[in-house]
This record gives sequence, structure tokens and C-alpha cells, in this order.
Amino acid sequence: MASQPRQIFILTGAGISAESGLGTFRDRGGLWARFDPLTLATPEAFAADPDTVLDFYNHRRRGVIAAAPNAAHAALARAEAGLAARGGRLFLCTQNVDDLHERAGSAAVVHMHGELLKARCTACAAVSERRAGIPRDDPCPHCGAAALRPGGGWFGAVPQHLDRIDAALAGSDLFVAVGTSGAVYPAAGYVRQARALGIPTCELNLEPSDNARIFDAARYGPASAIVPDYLS
Ligand code: BV8
Repeated sequence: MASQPRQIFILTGAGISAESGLGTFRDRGGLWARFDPLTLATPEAFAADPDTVLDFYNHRRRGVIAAAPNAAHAALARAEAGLAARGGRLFLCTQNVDDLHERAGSAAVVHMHGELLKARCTACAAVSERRAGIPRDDPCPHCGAAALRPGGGWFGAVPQHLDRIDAALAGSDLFVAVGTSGAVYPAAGYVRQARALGIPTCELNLEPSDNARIFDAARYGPASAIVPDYLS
């Protein structure tokens, strides 16, 4: 990594969890190659067929619980602690809905697309921990309404923490994207935002993403190898 930046903005996608056994979305055999996101990952899909959507997310939740963080997750956790010890900051923004960053030791993780191991109440908007599945008509622990939905962010739903993410990006001196195809907005637009602010950018990915030509630098290979190497 270049001279020691003090404020690093890290955006992660499904590729960082691929070697932990969690599928990606748009690779060959990826989730959206097998399932239609518009029938599973939108508010309309849940309204039309809540049982199918709950089954889909309950199945993925079991996969997350069975998975383990890999060396890329661990390297980011170490880098967060190392930067903080030097008075810097690593801002970790993830599109992922798994908890592998937290289980690897990252203390501050911003889940802009929500979290699979949480449930959101469509009646009172409360978010509750939910490691087990969400049975149909399970009452919300806050208001009692039978209105729980999976905690993952859906297409057409406004991602979370957008203002906080924009502020962190504006204050960064390095932007690094890890394991993301650059296909989904507004996350896919952050590299352009960084460039417009004069912030150096780097892509760490298995192969060039949709946004590859926008990055100043890149390293390609499996995240478990290139992320620890890049951050060392
Ligand atoms: C919204 C649900 C309104 C959770 C997902 C412009 C601006 C704003 C919005 C839009 C816009 N244009 C279009 C939109 C609408 C839409 C969108 O972007 N559509 C796309 C398809 C065109 N966006 C939305 O609907 C978003 N909300 O717009 O609200 C708004 C917005 C802003 C302000 C006000 C209002 C909501 C998007 C959330 C979608 N949710 N899933 C779930 O079920 O998990 S989609 C899915 O895509 C996941 O969330 C995932 O996180 C996200 C991104 O995918 P990636 O993580 O990049 O994964 P992918 O498989 O694509 O790529 C994997 C990469 O890893 C590859 O590059 C691969 O090479 C690499 N890789 C693989 N193995 C490895 C590896 N790299 C390293 N090592 C390896 N071993």
C-alpha cells in the first residue's frame, strides 16, 4: 500500500465472502443467475409472496451461520485496529448482509444493504437480532405485530446510512473496493465520487469489475491472498 494514508474508505461486496463459501450474485452460478432478484429481493416480491421470500432468506441465513470469515476479513480487522492505533481510521462500508466482517473482529461495519441475521418490522420499523429463521407471522419483539421481514436491503428500497457513508468518503485519503462487480447503485457510484474528490482509488477483485477502468490502481486475484498482501 502506498505511503501510509490515515483515512481509508473500504467498500466490500460478495467477492470478499466467496472463499468463505457464500455465493456471489453475478458470477457464473451466482445467486441472481439462479434466482430472479425481482421475485425475491424487492418489497413488492415480499408483499406478493412472503413465504417464498422468507424461505429464501432463511436458507441463506443458515449458510451465513455455517460459514467462517477468511483471511481477507481478518486482514481488514487488523488494518482497522492498526490505523486506529496510529490515529487514523478505516471506514468499512459493506454491501454484504453476512456478519463475517464482525466475526473476523471488525469493530465498525456499516451495512448499507442491511443484515441477514436481523429482522425488520414493517409495522414499527424496529430492527431486531434474528439468528434463527423468521417463521411466518412471528410477532415483532417491539410492537407485537406479525409483520417481520428479512433484514437484507432490497432493490428499490433506500440503502441505509447513505449520509454517513458520503461524509466518510469525503474525509478519506484512499478508496478501496474489494470483491464487488460495480453493478448495484448507489454503491457502484462511490468510486466516481472518490475520483471527483481527488481521492486515489484501488480495486481488489478476482477479475476486472464493471467499474475497472475508473480505478487508479488494481490488483486481481482471490481476496484471501490480495487483501492481506495489499494491507501489509
Ligand atoms: C435504491 C439484496 C433508491 C440483499 C441486493 C442509480 C442510483 C440509485 C439507484 C439505482 C441507480 N440505478 C439503478 C438503481 C436501482 C438499483 C440498482 O442499482 N439496480 C442495478 C441492478 C442496476 N439499486 C437499488 O435498488 C438500491 N436502492 O436505489 O434505492 C435510492 C437510492 C439512493 C438514494 C435514494 C434512493 C438497493 C440496492 C440493494 C440491492 N440488494 N440484494 C440480499 O439479498 O443480499 S443486490 C446484491 O448486489 C447484493 O446486495 C450485493 O451486495 C449487491 C452488489 O453485488 P456484489 O456484492 O458486487 O456481488 P456480485 O456477485 O455482483 O460481484 C461479486 C464480485 O466479486 C465480482 O466482481 C467477482 O469477480 C468478485 N469475486 C468473486 N470471487 C472473488 C471475488 N473477488 C475476490 N476474491 C474472490 N474469491
